[in-house]
Amino acid sequence: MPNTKVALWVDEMAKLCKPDKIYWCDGSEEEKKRLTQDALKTGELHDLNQEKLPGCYLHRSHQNDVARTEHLTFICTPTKDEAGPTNNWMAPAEAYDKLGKIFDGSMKGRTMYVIPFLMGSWGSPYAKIGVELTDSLYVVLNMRILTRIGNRVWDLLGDSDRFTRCLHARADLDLSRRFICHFPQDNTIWSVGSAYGGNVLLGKKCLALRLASYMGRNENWMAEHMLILGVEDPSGKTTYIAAAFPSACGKTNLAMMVPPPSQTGYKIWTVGDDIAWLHIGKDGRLWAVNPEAGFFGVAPGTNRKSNPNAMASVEKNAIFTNVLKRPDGTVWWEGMDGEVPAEGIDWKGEKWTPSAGTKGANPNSRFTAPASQCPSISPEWENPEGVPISAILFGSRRTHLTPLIYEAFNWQHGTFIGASMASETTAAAQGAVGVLRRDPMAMLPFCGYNMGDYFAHWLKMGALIKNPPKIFCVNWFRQDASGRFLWPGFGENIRVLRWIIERTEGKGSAAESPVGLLPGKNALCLDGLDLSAKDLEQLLDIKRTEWQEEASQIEKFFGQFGDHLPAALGEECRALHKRLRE
Ligand code: OXD
Ligand code: MN
Repeated sequence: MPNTKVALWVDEMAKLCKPDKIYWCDGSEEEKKRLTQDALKTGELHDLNQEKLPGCYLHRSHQNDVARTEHLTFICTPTKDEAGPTNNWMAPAEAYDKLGKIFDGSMKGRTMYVIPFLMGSWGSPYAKIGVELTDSLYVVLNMRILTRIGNRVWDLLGDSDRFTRCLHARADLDLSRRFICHFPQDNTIWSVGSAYGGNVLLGKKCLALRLASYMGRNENWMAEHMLILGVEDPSGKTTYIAAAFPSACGKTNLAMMVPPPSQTGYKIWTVGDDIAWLHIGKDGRLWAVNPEAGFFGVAPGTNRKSNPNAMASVEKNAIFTNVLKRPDGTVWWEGMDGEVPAEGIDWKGEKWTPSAGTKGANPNSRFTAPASQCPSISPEWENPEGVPISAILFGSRRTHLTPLIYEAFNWQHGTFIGASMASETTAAAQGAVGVLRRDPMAMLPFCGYNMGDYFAHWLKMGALIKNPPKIFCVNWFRQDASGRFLWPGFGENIRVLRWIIERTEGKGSAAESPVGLLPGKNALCLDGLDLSAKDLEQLLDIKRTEWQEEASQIEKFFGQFGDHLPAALGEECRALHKRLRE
């Protein structure tokens, strides 16, 4: 039973949104069946071939609502300074007032669903409770997959008011009346005018990253945009790695990677593919939990070669968003295995043929699937304490400059590498694709407070962790002058992970460079790989003049944080300049 604090808040929000009905989700299987039928009737879901894809459904979003809208996402702290220069800011009173007017009466004729949910596994001391109110069945059915929902959450909450208050209404999907507002001090999120995943599945980016990063800062833990994986070696030993990459840069593929046959005895275990909550364990190491229960993965490019485990995860009980529907009621997206279908219904709901000259699936089309269905899911993925992390990776999409792999000299240098990360933009957020932007720790769109203070928090955590993980930077996307990718990527990335693990064990040779430690001669296992010596040289090449320009750009980027920038990062930047000159 929900406590009186929940009941009072739901009552207050219902008075604002004025739904015809309020429905309290219990999380049961019977409820899932009933709400799925309701969604089929309202058109929020479309049926698929239930023999070939049991329990799977298709959703088509509005055409103006297919990606996160970062320019409409706000951090509403009492002062602008607390939100920092990289976040949009709105004063809390102004935001409540502005959005309140849009929420007012927005659910007339509709049902308000009350979803009690848990981020983190049952029984985990690190799990956090949220309650989302929404008028979207798509949200309810996705939240069922991505989080743990149901009456058990009320029992966990007891009579406490420590829950995140999440309010969502589709309203009229008008871009000029779309806002995603976060109130860290009130543990509250208000999202209106969108029905796209990252904007409305409020447990994910909004709670588990933006609000959680703020909580972590106050409570000495970290909420990061990181996958978590375990690498089992031929002796049966598993080493855990957390890795931050910007949206749509292959986190899901890396988290579920299948090593090639030449790498006998190595196996990847998936713990999480998008978000990690990191705490200091009793042993002085950093431990990671995945707060989510499912995957919200990018569909295009996913196939049996690039990610067989993701393909197996979506064979049943999945929701597909904005993909193409084939005549036989199965789904397709660009880059899927097999023949391109001769015809289908595209993501806009229109008849499509390959000659249409348009994409059948939206470039940011998605699948939502339960993590438990992933063949590589780790036996530890729901361990309430998490898994101990030996290495942290920062990765980005850079066609030039950044080598395939290098190691930070120490935690402070690693923090600098993360803070200065830049990547070419993707379709996961609205806006131009392929433009280089600084995306510190892949958290630029997800940090719930001033990023300068966030860097300071990283440095503070480094001092608190007795046995900190080693930090590395990877780039699978480097190209030669003709635009050819130099590294095969996907399963072959295990070769890079093997060197990383050796380094965490005090083994594996390394050679110093101005930017960090590169693999020593023959340190990367390249047996059975068709990679020329010239390609390898280019993959690990440090071009001093380009790096000098990079260091100046970083300095400029850091400048915007003013006195919020920790002095140590300024020092790291100067040290990089100096090493490049030597
Ligand atoms: C995501 C994103 O959906 O980062 O995970 O955009
Ligand atoms: Mn993400």
